[in-house]
Amino acid sequence: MPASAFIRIGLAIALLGAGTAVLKSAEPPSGPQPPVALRCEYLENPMGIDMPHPRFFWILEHSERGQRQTAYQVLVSTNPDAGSGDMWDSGKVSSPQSTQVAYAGKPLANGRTYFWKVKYWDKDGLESAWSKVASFDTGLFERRDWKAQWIRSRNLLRKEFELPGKIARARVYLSGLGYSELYLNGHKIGAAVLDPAWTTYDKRVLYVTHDVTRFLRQGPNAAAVMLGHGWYKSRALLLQLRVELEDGRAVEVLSDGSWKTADGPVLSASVYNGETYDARLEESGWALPGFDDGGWAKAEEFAGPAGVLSAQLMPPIRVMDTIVPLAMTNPRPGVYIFDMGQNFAGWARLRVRGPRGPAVKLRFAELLYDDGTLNVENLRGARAEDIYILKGEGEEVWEPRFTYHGFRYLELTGFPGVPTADTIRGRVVRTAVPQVGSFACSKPILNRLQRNIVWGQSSNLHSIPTDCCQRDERMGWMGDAQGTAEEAIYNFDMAAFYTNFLRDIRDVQDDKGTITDTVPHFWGSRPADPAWGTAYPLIAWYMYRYYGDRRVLEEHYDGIRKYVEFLRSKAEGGLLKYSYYGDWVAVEKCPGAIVSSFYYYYDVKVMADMARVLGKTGDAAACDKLAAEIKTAFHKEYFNPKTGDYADGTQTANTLALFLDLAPEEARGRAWGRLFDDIVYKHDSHLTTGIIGTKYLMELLTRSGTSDLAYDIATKTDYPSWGYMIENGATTLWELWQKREGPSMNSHNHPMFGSVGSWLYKALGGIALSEEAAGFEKILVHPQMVRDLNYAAASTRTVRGDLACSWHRTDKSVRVEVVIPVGSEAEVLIPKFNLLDVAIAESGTPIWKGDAYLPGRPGIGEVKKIQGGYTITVGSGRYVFELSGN
Ligand code: RAM
Repeated sequence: MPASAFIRIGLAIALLGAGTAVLKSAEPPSGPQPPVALRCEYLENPMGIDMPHPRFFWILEHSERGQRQTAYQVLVSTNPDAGSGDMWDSGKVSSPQSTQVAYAGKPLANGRTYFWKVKYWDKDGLESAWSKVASFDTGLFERRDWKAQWIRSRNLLRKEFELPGKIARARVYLSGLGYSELYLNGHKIGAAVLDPAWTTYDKRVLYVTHDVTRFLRQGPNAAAVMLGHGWYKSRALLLQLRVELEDGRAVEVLSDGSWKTADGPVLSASVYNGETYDARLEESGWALPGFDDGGWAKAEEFAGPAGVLSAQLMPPIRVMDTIVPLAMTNPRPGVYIFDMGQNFAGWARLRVRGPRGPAVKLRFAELLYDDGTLNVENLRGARAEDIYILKGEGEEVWEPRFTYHGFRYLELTGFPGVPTADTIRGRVVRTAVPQVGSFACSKPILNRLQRNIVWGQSSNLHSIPTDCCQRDERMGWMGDAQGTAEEAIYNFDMAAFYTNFLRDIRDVQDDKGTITDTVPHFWGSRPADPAWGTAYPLIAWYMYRYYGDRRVLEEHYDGIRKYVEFLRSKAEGGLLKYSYYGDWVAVEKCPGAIVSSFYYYYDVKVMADMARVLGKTGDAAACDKLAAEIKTAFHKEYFNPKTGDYADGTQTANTLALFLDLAPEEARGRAWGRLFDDIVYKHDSHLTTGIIGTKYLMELLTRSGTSDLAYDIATKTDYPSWGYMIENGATTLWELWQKREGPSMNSHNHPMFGSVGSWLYKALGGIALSEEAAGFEKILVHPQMVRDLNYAAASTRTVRGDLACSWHRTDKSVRVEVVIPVGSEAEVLIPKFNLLDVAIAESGTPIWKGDAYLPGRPGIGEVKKIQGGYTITVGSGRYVFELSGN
């Protein structure tokens, strides 16, 4: 759709998204409102920015429809009101850019707080008021800025220090590996748990930054740290505390050999096996000044992990929710089972009263046996067992620190007395990325599916995208990560998370360009299976497509190119055949070679697109040429002219050939027919695909005009289908389509089949990116009103603001309500079904009647009749379209 199609008409005022109650009680503000949702590097008031040119993002609000920014001004300052712009005054910049605006002021200093604000000019040149002030804190830019020493320790570390004056400002920078908790004068600092994020420690180590001004005081102070092994498998700390006093002096407290260390109450802690905590070993006051640590050992200085120190610029892992158990049963004497009603990642909080000494044991599992006891068979080697030894001092409330479990059921044994429902609370733990999407519709099984997807996805956001959260695995399997990325982007704000994960991927890349099946690399192979390695180009590309993030492409272009070069070195005759997993966990598995060749083509194509975005025309042309060669080779190798199938004619094989148009025009119809017949006639509208085929099949069906069939597949309740999992009690998604509960590979919380989530949003909810622009600047609202579905609503928060579509249809009418962010443009498609004498109104005013467009409604560009319905082009704002007829 050409941009010129968006002709803005009228200046009448409509209130964006606000309820009528607001309209009645107050005069609506008119014109451009101050920008909202100020972000720096995708985060609200981030701490520890360690790049010279951080980027700013803001969301525009305007009382009129069809509005956009034509200019902006950003001020960055050392003053809390950001008024002076002493660091950067961008001046009035003529530009529609409201995301990814890079800082271009004076060099930023280490460890400072900067304040910023922004205003904008709308399409008519009207100026908004200034936004609220936001801030960002810089971290330590260079290794030499770290004066602290890495120290090795037991579980506890402490250090006392004097502050000789009143405190004006204090910041702490620390990396406590594997995981750490920091206390200042007995206060736990920050709400993060399992911090910092897991990285390839000999390549990159993350540190966190906290504002600790209010936890310190003039006189004696104490810093105390608890460390757990985590994925680092050892304990180490690097900590630098900088305190600025009111009188202008500064005091630095650094980790070094003068810190004291002791074992503490955590007897053991492992991610898979759980934590054992002996409360009798707690030493009260150990985190406070004045504690006698005479019996403690000295910490040992050492070189520390080899990785570059880098700020953790993504939300940390946190306790996100607390779950009250649904039921408690007592299947055997002394054995209590709690049903949390939901499979999730986290742990339990225990509340207990009893004498000193008993060990209360908590075990976690996804399943129960028929007799109501815990079934831990599918956890394989993960013991998933927490033990708490009572100190016997009244009510004791405890939760572990350095482990997590994936579970729905919990077994409690060794409990002194009889537990009650209040003994246990579930604690939901995951990386705290905000949930930004919602989807609901008139088909209950799909609402259940959406719920399971969100629970499954969020259980597997643990600083990296994990495959599962319960057994002895929990790895950053890249196939799972790439398959679920679009779903995750619709449901959660993934920008900062994937920015970090792409660096994780870069960290495992070797000189030959190879990457690994899991990132960080623990399991699987190097080089990665091509369907797993594709996570590198594809997630980078999604970052660009969904968030408009060009810098990610710049940062990873060389790495991706090296990766694609590597693939090319392995290819023969235009085909890449090596494969380990192929279409993993398919019902009918296709040959791995066709999957690898598909991704070879995909990666080269995506690299061509990246090269075009970055203006590397030579590379783009070379990749286009290579892609054309692969395409020819692919068809030649895999097309069977006798049957019309690709490869063995599995759903996945034909889907892959069609999804990226690898099938030439003349073969397309036949392959499509074969695929359709296989689904409908051979499998009674069931899919037989694994994690690869599933990702593309649903979208292909919609693109081919058969959303009805995709819907049939999505709403099946017998094997194999999502509904089958749900009918069998799943509250997340299974790893396998099959129902298995034994000792085999069968996690009940694996996000990968949740890839269908992006189809729910795009197809049924009708909110999708247009091919024409990145970052939701152009939007396609094409809701698929299929079969018996008569209502759907989807929304997501884009980098440019809220995007939503909800629709409802009856025999005689179709109603579509859309919300488009300021600065974006959308094409809304409304089907007319069999209605005759169609009329369309927008918020009650006719815009189409007697087969003609009635112009005049603000924000509406044009209305066009197409086959089967109408397209309406709109600018920003909220619209309610109602199509009616006979
Ligand atoms: C399993 C993982 C994952 C998959 C790999 C190939 O062990 O759980 O889901 O990507 O195998």
